[in-house]
Amino acid sequence: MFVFRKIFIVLVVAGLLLTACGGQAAGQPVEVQITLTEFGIVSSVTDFKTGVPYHFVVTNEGTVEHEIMIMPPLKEDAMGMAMDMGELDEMALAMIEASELPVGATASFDYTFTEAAPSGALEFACHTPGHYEAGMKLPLTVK
Ligand SMILES: [Cu+2]
Repeated sequence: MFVFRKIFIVLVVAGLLLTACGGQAAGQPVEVQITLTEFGIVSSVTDFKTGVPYHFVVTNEGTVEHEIMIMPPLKEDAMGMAMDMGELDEMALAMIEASELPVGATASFDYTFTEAAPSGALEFACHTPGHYEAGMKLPLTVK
């Protein structure tokens, strides 16, 4: 009887440990699925929180190369100024370049927002020439 009781306790302790590990432990990134097409961006999450590590998994389901950036929306005048790709890259908080997202490819990046961003302050965007203008953008918020 004593032996059975001991085994029971061991099982209970093991169960508690497994539960603790299976939970959303601190530092465990939240996975976000993003799909790129002509010409659109779909994300499983668009409302983010500061301080939470996110793991973005981006799949190009289109028929041409795409890229993904997290950055402020481009205003008409900024677009008119014809910013080059280098300037856009500098504005981006995070990105995956088009060379890493050929047709059918999946690539990922990790990003943790450090500042809140109200509606209209940030978006996902593809700045492969012509794609942004064709609608490859998706607003996001950070609280
Ligand atoms: Cu694109």
